[in-house]
Amino acid sequence: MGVETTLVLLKPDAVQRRLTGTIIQRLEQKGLKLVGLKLMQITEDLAKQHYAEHVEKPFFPELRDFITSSPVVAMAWEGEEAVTAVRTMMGATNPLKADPGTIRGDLGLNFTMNLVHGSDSPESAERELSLFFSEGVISYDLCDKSWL
Ligand code: IDP
Ligand code: MG
Repeated sequence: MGVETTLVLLKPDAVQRRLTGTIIQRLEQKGLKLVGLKLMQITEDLAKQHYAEHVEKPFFPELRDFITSSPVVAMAWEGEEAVTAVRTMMGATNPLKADPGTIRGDLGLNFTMNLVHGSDSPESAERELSLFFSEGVISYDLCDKSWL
């Protein structure tokens, strides 16, 4: 419970389909706070580290080829129970099963090209954030201006 920071990736399909703004807007409107963001290409090595739990699964080659195929937007989002908040907003892994109102339910059709990644626990968030953002880069303090 309490305030958490979670990793969100806008996968290559979200970037290619020009949906980054739409998805970021949803997260902002929910009340989450953007504290880290970059456009980057995931290497094969990073894909293996990030998806370590899936490396032996039959779908991994397709997942790896997709996630490394073109740039992603990597972001850190902060807020009250941010891990659960983002997972709820993402919807089920398979967009065909994801509820309307969720990002995957509203915007996706394909199991691999399912638009977003969100950490599945605070422990995963800590591990994944450290893979994508160097120590000290996430800008918590810069995101709270008392005059706004
Ligand atoms: P999540 O993204 O909802 O956390 P995970 O089970 O962690 O789902 O799987 C990581 C990614 O691997 C999914 O987002 C999806 O793109 C892909 N994936 C997972 N299971 C399957 C499957 O059974 N077939 C094809 N792709 C899958
Ligand atoms: Mg997962």
